[in-house]
Amino acid sequence: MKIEAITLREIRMPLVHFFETSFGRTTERRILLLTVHTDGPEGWGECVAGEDPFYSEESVDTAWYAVEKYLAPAFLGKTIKRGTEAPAIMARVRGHRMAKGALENALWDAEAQTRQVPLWKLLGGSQSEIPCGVSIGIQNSHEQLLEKIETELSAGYRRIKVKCKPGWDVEVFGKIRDRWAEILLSCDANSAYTLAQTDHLKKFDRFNLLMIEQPLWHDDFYFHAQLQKKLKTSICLDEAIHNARDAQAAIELGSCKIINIKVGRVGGFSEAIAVHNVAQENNIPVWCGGMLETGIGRSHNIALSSLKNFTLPGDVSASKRYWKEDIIEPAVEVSSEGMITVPQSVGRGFKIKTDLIEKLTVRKQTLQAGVSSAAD
Ligand code: OSB
Ligand code: MG
Repeated sequence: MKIEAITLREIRMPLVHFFETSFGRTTERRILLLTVHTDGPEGWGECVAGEDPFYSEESVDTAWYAVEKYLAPAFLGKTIKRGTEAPAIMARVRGHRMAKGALENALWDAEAQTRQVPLWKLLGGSQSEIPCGVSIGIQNSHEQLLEKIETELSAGYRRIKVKCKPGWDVEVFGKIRDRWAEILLSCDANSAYTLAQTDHLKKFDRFNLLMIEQPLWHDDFYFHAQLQKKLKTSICLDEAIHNARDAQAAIELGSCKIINIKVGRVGGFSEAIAVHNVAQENNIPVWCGGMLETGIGRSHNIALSSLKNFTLPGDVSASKRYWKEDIIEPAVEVSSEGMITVPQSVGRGFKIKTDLIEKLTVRKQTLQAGVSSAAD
């Protein structure tokens, strides 16, 4: 595949319902999409960086900068055969994993079309359907949260994850368990606690949670190991795992018993597969996290989730939970059994709605080999 041009674009999309975590509330998404124009098909990638550097150091603006100034120029005019070649080409740039991931995944997206195979097959997947859970943000009231859980359970979702923080935790879990004693329930703190709150975190053990996700600092797995020794509830790491080496270290230290894999957080499909494999070799189950993606990122998450060790329900759910109209067709749907069918068609398995994307675009720039660029 000869890389002839790369288009960066920012789209804006309001969420159907606000999403609140321990670090803040999002009502409208700003999303960076990348298109890799090859001498054959076009590959699409979605950058999962947020509007602000609150989940990780990256944001839409830092990702745009990294792609425009360093990452895209490293590919323009080059010919590559496979998406797996991408990490080495970008290795000189440190960090900026979400920016790198968007570009690498766009290349895999193009490669699958070039080879006329489904993307999931190219990634080494084997599962034909994937179990789905939902991540439910902090709400305005306990009643509103219980109503949301009710809706998602009746839609068929197999695991409910609730965001938590000091003041929105044990009382909330108690109310959920009073109503649904048996459901698969987990919580995600997004680093809202410290080790000094260990006694408080031990109270979580009463609620038979499947896991507590990233309770301590975003960049830590040493102190998570100390905490895990004191908790019955399994710790799952999200923010702290940036690559397969982190996963290996966290597993050896005993920092977690479960790992959440987000392809953008680890810098692209190659590293996501490597994290998956390290976990599998160590009997650590993984699941696919979500970052309020549009259908492009979502379709890539579905393909990744078809790998064998994705055994727990992920945060990959139906398009309509996020968007009035998604930018792919068909929209991602979840069956009444809480499953997504992995598409059998070539590539990502979903068509891009280019007209809609054009309408949603607020900023766009195409970089070409040997041509200095100008923003539209
Ligand atoms: O920690 O998993 C997280 C969304 C934005 C940032 C961080 C997280 C999340 C989610 C949303 O939990 C999952 C989804 O896409 O539904
Ligand atoms: Mg998380």
